[in-house]
Amino acid sequence: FVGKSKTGPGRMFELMDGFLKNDPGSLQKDILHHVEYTVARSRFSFDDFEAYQALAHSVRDRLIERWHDTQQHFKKKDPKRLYFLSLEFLMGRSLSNSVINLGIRDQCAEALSQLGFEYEVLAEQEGDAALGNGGLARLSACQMDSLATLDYPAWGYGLRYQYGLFRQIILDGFQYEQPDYWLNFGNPWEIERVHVSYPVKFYGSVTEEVVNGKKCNVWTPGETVEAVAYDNPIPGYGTRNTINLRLWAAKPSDGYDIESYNTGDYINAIVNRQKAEIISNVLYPDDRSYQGKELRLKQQYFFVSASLQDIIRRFKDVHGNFDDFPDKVALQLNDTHPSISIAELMRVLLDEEHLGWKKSWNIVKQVFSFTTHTVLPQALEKVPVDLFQNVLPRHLQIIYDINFAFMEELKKKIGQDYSRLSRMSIVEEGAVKNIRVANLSIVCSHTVNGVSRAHYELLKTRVFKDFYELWPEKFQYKTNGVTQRRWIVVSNPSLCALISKWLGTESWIRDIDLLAHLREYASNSDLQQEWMTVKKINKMRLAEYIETMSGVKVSLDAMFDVQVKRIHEYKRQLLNILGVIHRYDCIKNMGKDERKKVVPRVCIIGGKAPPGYEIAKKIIKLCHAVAETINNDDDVGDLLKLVFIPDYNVSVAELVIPGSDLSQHISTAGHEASGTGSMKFLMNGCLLLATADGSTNEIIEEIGLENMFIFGAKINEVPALREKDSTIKAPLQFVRVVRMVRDGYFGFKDYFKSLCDSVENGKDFYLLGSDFASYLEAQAAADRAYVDKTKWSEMSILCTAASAKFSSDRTIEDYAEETWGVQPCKCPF
Ligand code: RUG
Repeated sequence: FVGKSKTGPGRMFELMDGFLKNDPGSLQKDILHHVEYTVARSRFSFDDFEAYQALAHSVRDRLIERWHDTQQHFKKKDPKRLYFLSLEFLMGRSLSNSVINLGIRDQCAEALSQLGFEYEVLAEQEGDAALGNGGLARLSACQMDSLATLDYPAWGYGLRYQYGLFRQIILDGFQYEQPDYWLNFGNPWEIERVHVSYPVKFYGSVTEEVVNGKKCNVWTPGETVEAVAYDNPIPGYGTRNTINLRLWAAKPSDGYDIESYNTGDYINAIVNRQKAEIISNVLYPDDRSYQGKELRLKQQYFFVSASLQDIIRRFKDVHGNFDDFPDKVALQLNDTHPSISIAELMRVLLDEEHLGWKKSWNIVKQVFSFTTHTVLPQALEKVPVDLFQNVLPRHLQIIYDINFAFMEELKKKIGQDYSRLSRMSIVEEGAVKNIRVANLSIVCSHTVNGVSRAHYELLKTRVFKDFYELWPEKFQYKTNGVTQRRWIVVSNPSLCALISKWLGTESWIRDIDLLAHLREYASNSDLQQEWMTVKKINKMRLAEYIETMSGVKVSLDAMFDVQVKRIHEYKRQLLNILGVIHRYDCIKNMGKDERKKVVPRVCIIGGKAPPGYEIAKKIIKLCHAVAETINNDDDVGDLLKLVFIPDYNVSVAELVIPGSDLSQHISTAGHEASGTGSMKFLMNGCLLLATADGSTNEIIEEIGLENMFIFGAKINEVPALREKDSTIKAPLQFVRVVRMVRDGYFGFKDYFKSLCDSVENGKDFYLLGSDFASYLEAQAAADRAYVDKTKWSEMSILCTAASAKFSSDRTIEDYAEETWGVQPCKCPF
């Protein structure tokens, strides 16, 4: 627009003095401006938190400029857009990621230093946006980063929970949960859009009426709640493209309880307002089983209804009818949580747009793609029909109609195989009738994706076998990936600089395949030395953190062996702790000379247990009890330490992962759909000790068995082992360590009884006993490798080089091409 006219946009642009500038001087001015006018503190006196807020607002201004340009560009080009629907996003901190992606980190640091502030200190002021539980939620965040970086015309949609994932407090070794008041100090990274709001309706009844001479089902809802948009700009790296993550908050609708106000019943009116807001209040702190089914269903419908209204409004701004809808809209269902959007789109097309069943169905089946993240059939979501009938009566009718048509089509193909028909039906018959949400998603999506090759195989042969046999062409997989921007550039700046130096370019930050060239230098002693110096710096950071959090002083010469993830029986943190007890027991029984050969270890465990998961909470307590004994045993000293890192979240991960030497991904084979933590460790040159589960199988192909420590039963061996479990004799070492826990060696004898029972006497469902011997062998192999420093550094470099395949950039490109059919739409600079 510059210089084009003295009125309209040209004039406005002139008045704005062009785009914001990114030199340290301009940034300083902006920071001071925000201190004075946004944070409303005196420019002569403001503290670190206020400086952070002012910095955040200065960065946000720059994001908004790019965001506007990107949206304008998308509007002009009208490409097919991807809409990524997810109930969970674990974004972590925004400042560090934004300044890297905007390319202004050093300028910000300089601007602040002249004002007497340190960038790193201010970055620590930001709390995590923890709107998700674990892997699935962090994957969504990584994928948003890749979508923006690769210039895809994408939008994310989700819920703006008032309280994020709970804070984990450890008292006397027990986990307690506290609400995460993440919005208490404001959130500079979001933009409230009071004018972008939609009514979302629930309950009520459906009647058959004749409208314009046609029989129609008319839904008269009983409750309306308003969905208000909060936009979170997501900047791409090395591009102007900045996409939007739109999160919905529930607010009472204007007419929500006018009756109570009118009759002076203010208390009831306020209570009812709160009832509306409750929909976006809490994130369910468990990604597998859901309490509060009604609220959960309302959350799901609330966010998809608002999102679809928004998407359809945007489409209709440009298009006169729905013929082009499938060419312009791709709707990605991130797990089954948003799948009610299928019935909602059908309802809108049928009841509001009056397109008729055939046309509406034709559109619906072309736009949805579904990714499942689970392996366990029992983890697949089901919603009781009664509940559905009450909350969403019209949607239930539509689902029944879809199911009827599906069953008829199926009968034509497979005949009267009632057992198979009943397995595949969307409606589960039984004492309690349920809607099988996964079946609905498969029937109505054009593509079903798994999240690793092993997961895909399990989907085909076990979880969705019937569906695969019916529609093999629907099934695909996209192995998960993580973003190198967050997991190397932001979290490990020293490693980032070293990689760029040896590759002679920073281009790998966008073009991850270049990282593989590190292989060529893996045996170079100069690189190895520099590499291990970087590792030492990161270990120092981590050691300081450990000392602050737990009071335990750890030796930097020890191998830092880390397992950080949600606490679940199938992830087998208990196997790890029993392994630590075994190590302790061995050291205690060694003579002086033997002890000299022991490789010192710092075993680090971190993760949150779902609040209602008793066994997971006991595992946390056991970890603390064992740590208490070991860490206070002078006889063992630096040879072994065990620490639990409390309140594990994205920003803690940014500190822990770069400082690790070895990391454990030891789920019972066949239980982890993919796993993404392993990929972050791999990127940071950390060696993996793992079972051949989920995506680890593909990691093995990239790096080779000789550079990893793989152990345990294979996926195909697990079912037979389970059959035999009661007759298998667990190795003596296993029996001994469990006995130590049982006998109260670490105290809390009665409390740990059920934990011990869960792995003994034929009840060892997760096969800790049968994998124990090979686990110890893998641990011993890791010890031997660690002693050879040259070999270890070479393996560490090879890990980073092998991580190229596990970038979310690759995952997103595959999705774009094979599933969504969307093309990049780059905003000109
Ligand atoms: O447990 C899975 C992980 O294996 C996977 O890596 C991650 C991302 O695909 O999703 C996790 N997950 C699964 N989180 N919630 C679910 C429930 O379906």
